[in-house]
Amino acid sequence: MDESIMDSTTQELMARGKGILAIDESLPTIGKRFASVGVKSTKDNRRAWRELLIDTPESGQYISGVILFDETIRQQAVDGTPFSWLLQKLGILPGIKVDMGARPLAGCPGEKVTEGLDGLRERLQEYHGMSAQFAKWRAVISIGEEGSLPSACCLHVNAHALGRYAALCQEAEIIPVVEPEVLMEGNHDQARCREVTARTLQAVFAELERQGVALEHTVLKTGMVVSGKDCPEQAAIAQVAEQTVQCLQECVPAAVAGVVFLSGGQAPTTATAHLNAMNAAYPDLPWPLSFSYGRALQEPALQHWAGQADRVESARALLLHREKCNSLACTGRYAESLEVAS
Ligand code: 5MM
Repeated sequence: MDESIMDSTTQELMARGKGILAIDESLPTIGKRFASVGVKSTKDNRRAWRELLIDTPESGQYISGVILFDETIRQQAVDGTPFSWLLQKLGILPGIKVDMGARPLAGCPGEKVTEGLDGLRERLQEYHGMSAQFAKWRAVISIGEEGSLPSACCLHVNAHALGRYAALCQEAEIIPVVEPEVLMEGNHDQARCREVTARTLQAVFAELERQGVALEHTVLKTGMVVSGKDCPEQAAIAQVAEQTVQCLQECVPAAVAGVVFLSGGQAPTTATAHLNAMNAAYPDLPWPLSFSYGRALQEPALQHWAGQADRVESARALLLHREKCNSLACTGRYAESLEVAS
């Protein structure tokens, strides 16, 4: 492993005031997103939508990296420029989703394990050759009712796979983004989310340590400590900020290069407000706190675009606005009044 390359890529990815745009939806997920705005999920439509997201020149001020799906890293803009080259031209690091999705976990009803380790070493080499400088692997953890889930087995197998993935990435000089997502679905309260998030993070970091993963070249992508979507009492913004930061302080080693949040189904402005509250109230944490949102960055632009070619530029402006707001939230300088001006 060339330490200096890994150092500079990590620093670039976690540059202050910048975050990651996640556009690595697998075919079933992009199908759902497109269906919500009446667009058919064809290869051409996916290419057109992703060109809109990638070829937004001012994005480089706010975005350090973009996570691509396998199909997208092999595609080109209309002028023939490969998407990964286009990103580099804009000063943005190309990244790649390398997991093959979460599948039902045998023996653990209602739980999933993420697959994709077979052949991963070879795939990482291929992606490296296509300019990918960081990667992402997402594990999915569900919170069950009455303390039933997650099982110890589910946490263990997913943490183990994240460790294997991260070690293989570093061997290939690719920065691993390690994403154990605790789902927001359910009626659990915020305290239960904190408990499950803590157990998940502890299992993941124990496994990364066991497998010799260099934490200074690792980025954690995690959910915030929020109330379940169907919980009648929703935690306030300041409470989400406080509980999330305390949970991270308890479970995330200081050596980790950075923490980026997923949005998990939060409304775009709420995801921004939460990130802002954390950075405003806790400016001196051992790691930068930033974003790696999918839906919370894309949604307004997707709703507006809805497949119409004459709306590409106005949709780009909406994307850029969310990128800018979240960039400000990385240093606690976001204000709700910015939304009115959009
Ligand atoms: C962009 O969506 C990513 C890929 O999801 P699938 O494998 O389910 O298709 C996803 O991993 C995403 O990066 C994270 O969930 C964060 O996105 P959100 O929308 O939660 O911010």
